[in-house]
Amino acid sequence: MKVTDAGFFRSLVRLADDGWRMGWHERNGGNLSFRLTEEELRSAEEELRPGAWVPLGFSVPELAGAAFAVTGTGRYFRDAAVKPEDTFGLIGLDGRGENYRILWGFAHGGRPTSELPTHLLTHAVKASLPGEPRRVVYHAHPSNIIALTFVLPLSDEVFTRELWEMFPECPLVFPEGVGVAPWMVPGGRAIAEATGDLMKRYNIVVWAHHGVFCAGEDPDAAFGLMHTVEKSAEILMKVLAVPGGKKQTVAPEQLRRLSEECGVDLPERFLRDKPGQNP
Ligand code: 2HA
Ligand code: ZN
Repeated sequence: MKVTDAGFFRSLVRLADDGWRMGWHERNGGNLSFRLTEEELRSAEEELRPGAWVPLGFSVPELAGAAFAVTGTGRYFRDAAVKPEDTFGLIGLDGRGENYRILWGFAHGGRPTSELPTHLLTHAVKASLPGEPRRVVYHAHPSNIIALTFVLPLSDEVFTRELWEMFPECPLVFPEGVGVAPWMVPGGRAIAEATGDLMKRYNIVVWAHHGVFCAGEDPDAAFGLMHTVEKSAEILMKVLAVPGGKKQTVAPEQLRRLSEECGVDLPERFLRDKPGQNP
């Protein structure tokens, strides 16, 4: 089967195109990766042309032999639906998780995203967790959540609670909360490690003054996470822009009731009274 006809690939292209239409991917902003099953890789076999091994510069033994679809560095999400073989490539890791090689795509001399370290460290973390594997890692630059990182304290507790209050879907869609990383140089090992650490606990990590990383079971779930957190941030930015801000809000007790009646576990550390903050 042609890679571009495979179901997993079509859903990645749709996610990239949807993200572009949402306004989250100016120029070459954002990146995306997806871990293929062995079966998915086999279905694309006839088109694979393995290139030379390239050192990752770090090792992810948990991902030895794994294959990924990833967006290319400098490539535009705007082009994903028009020339997917330019925007995307398939890569495979070696048996030690120290080198990768291009298997398909990245036409016209492309290579994987500059944020490959964060993508792979996040995949390594998610692969070690129980439950349905989160095979999609998605990075975007949505305006409202970025704006919030200039006005809220950069803490997991504050971001989670404020975003949860905006509409009940939020605690239901990301009950584990939201992690926040301080501003760091993009593309590096340090930001990858900080993000990987937060991904042990969260599926959404906000990068202060930059954007968001999220991890979903499939492309639709990843898009849904990004969409939900950005919509919540948009409502909060509107509320904060009104003189006087909030006049009332959802109380911890109401979130506890939601947790009980909808059967989701909302950690108590996000449900504390807010001293000196009214509401
Ligand atoms: O791909 O978004 O963080 C460009 C970026 C880097
Ligand atoms: Zn970015």
